[in-house]
Amino acid sequence: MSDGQYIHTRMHDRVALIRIQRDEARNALNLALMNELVDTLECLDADETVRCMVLTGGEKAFAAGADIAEMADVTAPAMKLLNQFRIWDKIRFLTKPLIAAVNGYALGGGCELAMACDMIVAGEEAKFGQPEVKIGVMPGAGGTQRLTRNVGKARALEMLLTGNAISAERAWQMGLVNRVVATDKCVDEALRLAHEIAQQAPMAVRLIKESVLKALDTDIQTGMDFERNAFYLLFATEDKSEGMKAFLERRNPVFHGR
Ligand code: DAK
Repeated sequence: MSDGQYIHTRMHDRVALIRIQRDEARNALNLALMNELVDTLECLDADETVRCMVLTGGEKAFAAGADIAEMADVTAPAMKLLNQFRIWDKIRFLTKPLIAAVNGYALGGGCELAMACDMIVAGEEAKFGQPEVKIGVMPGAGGTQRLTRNVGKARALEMLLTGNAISAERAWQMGLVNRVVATDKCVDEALRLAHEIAQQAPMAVRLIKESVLKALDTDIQTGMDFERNAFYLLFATEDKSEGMKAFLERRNPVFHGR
């Protein structure tokens, strides 16, 4: 549909497939690329015709991290003034499900980007790692927080303190990824999953995502209260009437997101 310098987007019915293309640098995430990516994600998130998004890279790399060449001479004050986190943080506030289809390397910021997505489908040769410690720094885009929540303290620390990457199979065993498929089936499988989600009632999908994200950063009672209010809200939608009516009439529902 649209091609930027680094980000290419194609619509597959109601699912947007977003591809990072900077093959010559293993899809290293420089500032321009991240700006373009987040702008694209926000546009698609606001587009009513889009129900679900899939983010992928190339066969060799989903993304090999932030661009080391770009960061090498940056001072702490310059980093602070640049406030790159502002861009990364926007991913957390996307309302539509975002599925990462990961082939090849997902390292450093690349692994953090995959974890910022809602689900991960991995190709069997994918590699996940947080190697920042090997270049004298640490993750800065959620690596210590999301990895720990996803796989637990001990496993997270082993990855973070050694900087060693793990295989797709190991990532699956640890609960980091949803499923592992053949490399050449990875994007198709993520699209299949996205199409399944795209058929559901959009408001229900949105509120389920919001409620699950809430579960990660709140106590149980606040989360339960949030869930309950979201549940009540869905009873005011046309899609709730349509969904229940369609069930009773033994037909497929037609949802309009209202
Ligand atoms: N940055 C820049 N260039 C990279 C790169 C990277 N992260 N990864 C690869 N490249 C470039 C290589 O320099 C090489 O360029 P040329 O020499 O051809 O010009 C080209 O991509 C091909 O790389 P290789 O020759 O090394 O390819 P291999 O297949 O042999 O190895 C590899 C692939 C991915 C294993 C290897 O390239 C590698 O180890 N790359 C570095 C991985 C890494 O350390 N990643 C963590 C970077 S630190 C922040 C948010 C996030 C972050 C920081 C701040 N804010 C919001 C402020 C995140 C930090 C990081 O990710």
